[in-house]
Amino acid sequence: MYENLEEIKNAIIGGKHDQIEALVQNAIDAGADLKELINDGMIGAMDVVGQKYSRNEIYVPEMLVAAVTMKKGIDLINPLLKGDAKDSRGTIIMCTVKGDIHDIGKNLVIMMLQGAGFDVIDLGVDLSAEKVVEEVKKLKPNILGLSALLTTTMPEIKTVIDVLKTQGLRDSVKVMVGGAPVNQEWADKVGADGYGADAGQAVDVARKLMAA
Ligand code: B1M
Repeated sequence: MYENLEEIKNAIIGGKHDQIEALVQNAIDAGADLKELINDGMIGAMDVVGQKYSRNEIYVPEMLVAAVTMKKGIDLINPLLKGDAKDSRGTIIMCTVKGDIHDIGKNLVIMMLQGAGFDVIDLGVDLSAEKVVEEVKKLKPNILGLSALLTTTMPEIKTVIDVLKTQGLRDSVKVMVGGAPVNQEWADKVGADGYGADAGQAVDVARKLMAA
């Protein structure tokens, strides 16, 4: 384990956005395992932030500063994870569903998919089902990736799948879903083709969907 991992974690929890880049750069220079930095350091930090928020120890502004701090760190790691695969493994469009602006997890999934050789088009956050389906029609991706972080926005995933069906497009694209409140059982229930619990699993699922 990288010896200063706790320092990185604490910087994110404490929203030390002016210190994070130096800390992450030091870790990169020291040859730290990038996946460990992301999973144990950064995602671990966001879990603590979420717990503190649930206990009313911090509020939305602190949560936001922690997210900005994490993004600065991730932006340094991102270019290092990009693969050099010349042939695309397929095209994926990704977004966070309507009513939901959480994008850290989606962006991590995108990084990992790009690293694995997929062409990924990021539609952003808070996308209505109609807009998503319009983009599917236009861009004809192999896979549509939908992320939802709130229990209140999870049903939007089903709405997108329903609109795909009513427009006769359901068979033209595989649908992969994820986000903290989503699970395999729920993904099966709404008729998604694949579910990834984390960014690494999302890559495995995308590979399987392309082979199916
Ligand atoms: Co929000 N928030 N938030 N938040 N936030 C949560 C999700 C919450 C669990 C915190 C808590 O209460 N403990 C809670 C949701 C409760 C619930 O629904 N049950 C919550 C709440 C309530 C809210 C607000 C409603 C707060 C308010 O305003 N009162 C509000 C909603 C805004 C909105 O979206 N409309 C809100 C706002 C925010 C901020 C803007 C301040 C900020 C987001 C900034 C941003 O994303 N740019 C924020 C943050 C940072 C969090 C927590 C702390 C961290 C989220 C995160 O980035 N995690 C979060 C608590 C938590 O999750 N621990 C919380 C790290 C990230 C890497 O993990 O996103 O799960 P995750 O992604 C993973 C996997 O899920 C998976 O892979 C990723 C990487 O491994 N995955 C996929 C994700 N998408 C995938 C797609 C796939 C496959 C896998 O295929 C397509």
